[in-house]
Amino acid sequence: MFKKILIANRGEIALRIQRACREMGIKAVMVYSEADRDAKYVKLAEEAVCIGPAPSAQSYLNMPAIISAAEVTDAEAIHPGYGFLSENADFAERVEQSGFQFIGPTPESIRTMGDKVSAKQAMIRAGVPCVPGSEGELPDDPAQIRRMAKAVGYPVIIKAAGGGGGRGMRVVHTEAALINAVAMTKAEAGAAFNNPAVYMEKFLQNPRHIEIQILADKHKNAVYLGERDCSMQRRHQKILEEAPAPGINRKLIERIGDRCVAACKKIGYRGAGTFEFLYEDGEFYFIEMNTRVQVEHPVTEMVTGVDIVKTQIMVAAGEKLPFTQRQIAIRGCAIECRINAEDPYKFVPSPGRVTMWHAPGGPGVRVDSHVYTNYFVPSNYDSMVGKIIVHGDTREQAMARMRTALAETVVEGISTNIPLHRELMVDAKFMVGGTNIHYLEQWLEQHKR
Ligand code: MV4
Repeated sequence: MFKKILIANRGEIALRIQRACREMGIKAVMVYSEADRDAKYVKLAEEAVCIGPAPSAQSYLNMPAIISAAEVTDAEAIHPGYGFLSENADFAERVEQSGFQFIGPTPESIRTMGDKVSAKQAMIRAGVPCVPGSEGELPDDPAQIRRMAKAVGYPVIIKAAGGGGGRGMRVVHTEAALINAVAMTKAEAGAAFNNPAVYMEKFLQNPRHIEIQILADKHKNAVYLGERDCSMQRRHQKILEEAPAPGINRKLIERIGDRCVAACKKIGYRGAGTFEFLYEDGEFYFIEMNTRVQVEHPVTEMVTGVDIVKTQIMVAAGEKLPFTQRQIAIRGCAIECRINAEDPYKFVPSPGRVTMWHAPGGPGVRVDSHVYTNYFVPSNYDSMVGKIIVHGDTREQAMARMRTALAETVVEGISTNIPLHRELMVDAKFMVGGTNIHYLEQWLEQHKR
C-alpha cells in the first residue's frame, strides 16, 4: 500500500480523501491555493504545499505545480477528486510519466470516455443499451443527415463529441431546422472543445437521470454498487440525489448493472466509474460515463456499506477488489442534499464568512463538509460547501431523518439553499418519488417569489 498520497483538490472532497488516507494509515499531502490557505483540512494534513494564487487555472489546474508538489514531498500517488483535473487524460498521463500512480482509470480509458462518440461506440460494442441515433460522428452530407433524422424520428438532439454534462447540445424538432442546427452545434463545438465532431440521438422528452456506480481493479474484477437517481437538478447542476431509484424494477437494474460490469471488463477499466443513463418508459439508455469519484458517491456508500474512496486507493495500489458482486447488497434508502453557498431561489453565489456553522447529527446522518464557524467561503470556486446525507430503512424514514437534519442545521453569515431543501423534503411529488429531470425547474417556476 502507498505510504503517502497527494490530494489534488480542495473543499469537502479533499477532506473526504484525507479521511480515507488517515483510516488506511497513509500520509496525506494537500495542495492548496492562496484562497484556501486557512482551510482546516490544510492544517490537519501531514504536509501541505501552496501551488499558486486563487484562480483555478493557476492552482488546481496547474499540472506542473501539482506534479512538482508530489516530487518535493515524495508522494507515491495522486488522487484528483472530482472536477479540476480529474477527467483530464493528459494530466493522468503526465502523472504516470513522472513516476506517480494516478488514482483513477488509465489515460486511455479517460480519453475514450471524454469523447462522447468513442464512449458510445465502446458501449454499443459492449452491449450497453444506448439512445438510438447516429452510432458515430455525423457525416458532412446534408442528405445523409436528413435520412438519419427521419429514421430516428423527430425530435432529435445534436450533441458535441467533446461536450458532456449539458454543454454543446441542441434539440431539433423539424427537418426544416436540422441542417442549420447541425452547423451551429459544430461551430460551437469547434470553438469550445477544439473538436467540431457531433452526433445525433433521439431526444427523450421526460426522462429520469439514473446512474450506475462501478468499481474495478487491475485484475479484471468489477462490480456495480447499484444506482443513484440524480433527476433533481437545475441547469445541469444536481442538488439532491438518492439511492435506490424509486419505483424501478430491481431485475432491470441488475441486468443493466451486469452490462456495465461486462463493459468495464471488456475495456480494461479500473477504479471508480459511473455510467449515466436516461430512463424513460421502463427502458435505460446510456448517455455518458464519468471516470472519477462523484459528488454523490456517499448515497451509494450509505446503502452498500462500501467505502468508495478507500477502494479507489486500494485498486490503484494494485490490490484486488475486497468483495464480489454477490457480497454487494442494497440496504435501505439514502438521500443527499447538496449545501450550496447561494441564494436559495435566485441561485446567485453567496461567498463570504460563515459566522455560525452547526452541523446536524443522530442515527443515519452523515455530513461531508470542510466548513466550520468562521470559515471564509472563497468566491473563486464552486458554491457547494458540503453535503448532508441520511440513511433509513425505508425512503420515508430517510426523508424524515433529512427533515430533522435540515431543521438542526444552522448556517449564518452566508446564504445557502437549505430553505429550498426544506421545502422539497415536504413536497408531495418528491415524497411519492420518481420525478423526472424537468421537475425542479417546473417547481421553481410555480413557486416564484
Ligand atoms: C439527452 C436528453 C434527452 N435525450 N439526450 C444533458 C446533460 C448530458 N449529460 C445529457 N443531457 C441530456 N441528454 C437525449 N437523447 C436530455 C438531457 C438533459 C438532461 C440529462 C440529465 C440530467 C439533466 C438533464 C437536463 C436537461 C437535458
